[in-house]
Amino acid sequence: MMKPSHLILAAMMFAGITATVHAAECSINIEADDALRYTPAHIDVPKVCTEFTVKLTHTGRLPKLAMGHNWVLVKAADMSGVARTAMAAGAEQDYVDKADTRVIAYTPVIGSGESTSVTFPVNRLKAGVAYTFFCSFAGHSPIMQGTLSVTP
Ligand code: CU1
Repeated sequence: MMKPSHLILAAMMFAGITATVHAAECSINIEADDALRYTPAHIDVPKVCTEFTVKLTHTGRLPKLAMGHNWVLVKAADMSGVARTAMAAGAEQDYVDKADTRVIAYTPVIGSGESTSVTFPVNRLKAGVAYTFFCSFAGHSPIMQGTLSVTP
């Protein structure tokens, strides 16, 4: 026979394991700052998620016109091409060409203290493919980048 205290411990462990199995994180909070950094700069998207949400918060002090940030997801191989069409689209279009089908997901441009988010279907992503997210605001894309991959 197990002592009652052991039973409680066993129950707690079981609950912990169950919670781990069901707690596939299908969202992430990302910070963007005045130094053109995303934190974190890598995202793992669990394959078991139907949808994935990225919440972007601008933690810097500078306003949108001077230091706007967005979050644009593409295949790594498409990045330079998409950065070009984004620049051509300009500020009025949040630096995203809506007709560019290489764009998988994107948020609007935000400034200091603002937040935004985007939710996209995970079936648009494939395991084993390298994805890049970047800020398409004027001049930011060469520096302000991160990586994303699908995990089993
Ligand atoms: Cu930016």
